[in-house]
Amino acid sequence: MQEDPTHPSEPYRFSASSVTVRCGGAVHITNRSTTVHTFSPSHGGFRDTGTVPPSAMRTVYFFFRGSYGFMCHFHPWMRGTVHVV
Ligand SMILES: [Cu+2]
Repeated sequence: MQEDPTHPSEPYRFSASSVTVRCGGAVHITNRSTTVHTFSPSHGGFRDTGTVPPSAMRTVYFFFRGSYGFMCHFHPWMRGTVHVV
């Protein structure tokens, strides 16, 4: 998660909006911004990180094949998709 100064109306984004991970694998999230974020499922499929403070890291595991949308609870324009293969 990073600040994007080139898009002032959308100051935060996920630094990879599309991620591919093997079944049983993990996605590592690092909050490189100066505010809180979450890595939350749009429609289920994985565990919500809850609030991630600045500089904190979280690991989310994926146990079922499929495509899962993710978003930030606080900044709903922050979105992306994890593909579990
Ligand atoms: Cu956020």
